[in-house]
Amino acid sequence: MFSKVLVANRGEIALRVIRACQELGIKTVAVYSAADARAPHVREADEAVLVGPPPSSQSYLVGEHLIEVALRTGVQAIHPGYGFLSERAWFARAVREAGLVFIGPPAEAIDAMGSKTSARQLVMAAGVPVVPGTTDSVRDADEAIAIAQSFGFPVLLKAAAGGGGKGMRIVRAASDLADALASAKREAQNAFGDDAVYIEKYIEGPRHVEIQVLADMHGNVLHLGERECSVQRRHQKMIEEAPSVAVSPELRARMGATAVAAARAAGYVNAGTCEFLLDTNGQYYFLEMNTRIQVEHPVTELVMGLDLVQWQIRVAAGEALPFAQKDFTPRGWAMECRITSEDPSNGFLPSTGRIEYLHLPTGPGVRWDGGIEAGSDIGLHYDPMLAKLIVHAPTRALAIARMRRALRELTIDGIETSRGFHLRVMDHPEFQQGAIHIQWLEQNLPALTAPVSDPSAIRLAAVAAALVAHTERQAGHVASGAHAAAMGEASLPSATVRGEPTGPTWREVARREALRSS
Ligand code: MV4
Repeated sequence: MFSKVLVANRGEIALRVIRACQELGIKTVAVYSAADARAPHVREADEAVLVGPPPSSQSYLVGEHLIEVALRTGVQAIHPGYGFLSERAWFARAVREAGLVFIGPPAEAIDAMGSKTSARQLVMAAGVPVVPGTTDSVRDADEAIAIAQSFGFPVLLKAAAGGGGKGMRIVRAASDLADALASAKREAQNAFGDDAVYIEKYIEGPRHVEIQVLADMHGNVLHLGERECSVQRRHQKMIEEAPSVAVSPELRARMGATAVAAARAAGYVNAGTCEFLLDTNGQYYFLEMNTRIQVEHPVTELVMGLDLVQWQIRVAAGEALPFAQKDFTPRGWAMECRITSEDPSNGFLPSTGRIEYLHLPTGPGVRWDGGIEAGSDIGLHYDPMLAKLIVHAPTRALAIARMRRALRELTIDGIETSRGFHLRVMDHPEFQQGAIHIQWLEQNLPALTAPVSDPSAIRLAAVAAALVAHTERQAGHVASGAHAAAMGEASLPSATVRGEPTGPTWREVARREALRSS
């Protein structure tokens, strides 16, 4: 086993990897940009190395420099987390060539799944169902029209080098194809430096269901069931759960076997995920394979009862998986809300500022995977995801009730967050019935993001705001800074024990009421 690992990431996933290492008795080296000097991942690691200025292009993305730091600090392996360098085959290759272990799949497997057209060809040859369409890119509009007419409109134009929805165009009639093809090619060229575009049949109103795969170097490839990720906006997932209401044990076994076949075809080792569309008839189609640990991995951990990040590290060190496929049946229900620094009532505009106050939910079945603390400065250099709130309960209804309870316990002061939006999703009857699909959130945005209109809620928020203003003004009138802080933080009169103030302060109660009513 490794004795020291470099964590080539930041925020919640860097902390998540550090925690896994600590439990395995592995020392950690954090890297950080100038913007992250006081970040929790820097403090929690055994060592930390400044690698550049705030822009990730000059810090977290400079692979050669990170490898140099790894060699200098004497680690045996690098964990890339997600995003940043996690799916760059050149980085995985460079780590290997430096005599270090990349905690992820082989560079060849990243390459094989990187191009969408070559991934389609690879998995089709292994018998994996893909959406009807071409495997090669189309030459011109005439060819595209002929192909589209062979399986019927609507069709979807996709960038061969793509992923994440860039260069995609839905085309509903032959007369629109030429223009759509030209603009898809232009977007693909700009985004990927490659204008190759191919055609698929467009699947209407499907779910996004993905299968977690775990493979070792000894030929063991297992699947850990599905995650339902349909609640997304502009290809950014907001809520994920495991299992999926749409997946029976029989379908899970079939989709799982399909994901294992795709992973085997790519020579896959480590943790990975096969993404599928699941249509309204229960037909599923392979979309792509994500060759990294994913943001939403905790929901699988909770229902399957294992630590995926620890197993990533173990298999990268050469350990054999001690499990059999029959060991994996989902237990209960897990749900994750991505808490972002975005303002849902303002088009999810990124919100910046300092986190002035943070109160985290606790209690039965609640997990917080975060990268923030009171005092954290939230800027625009990195992804707006601050943390993930994850719950586990016996049933889906109880998981929703638990998430609702935990979201209400959560207080984040100083910036706008997605908290209130998540509460509204939890209260939505269609979400409660599990009647979700990939367009559900975007079709329900007005109801889920409208500013509060309940007059009593507005009145309550106004009273709470006045109370905050009052206690702060009182505090400001006191000469001594320390005394001012004490006044601002005065406890409720009822909340004293033997004359000592305890429990929530007026400011806390007021802020919490203002948040709750919104
Ligand atoms: C599709 C599709 C419908 N039909 N392909 C979006 C990004 C890329 N990974 C593939 N995507 C889609 N491919 C066919 N033939 C709908 C989507 C899609 C989507 C897929 C998964 C999760 C969210 C999505 C949101 C919009 C569209």
